[in-house]
Amino acid sequence: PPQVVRLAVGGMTCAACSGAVERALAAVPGVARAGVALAEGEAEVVFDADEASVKQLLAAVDDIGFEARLVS
Ligand code: 9UX
Repeated sequence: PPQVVRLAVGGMTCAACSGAVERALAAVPGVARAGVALAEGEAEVVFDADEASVKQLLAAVDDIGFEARLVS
């Protein structure tokens, strides 16, 4: 089933940062859509909960050097 989560992403200071976070999230298998709002420091991710987990999303952001935590 599709699940939508919002993540708080720390450490993004420019549009290249938010683009990198977006790509990292989109590359996680099972992610259907990933959007990052640079000014808000937030990401919204739509994913198939059978294929991906919140833990994997957070890890994908962490792996490229930003900090993420679940907001909702
Ligand atoms: Mo954004 Mo550039 O933090 O290294 S400033 S990608």
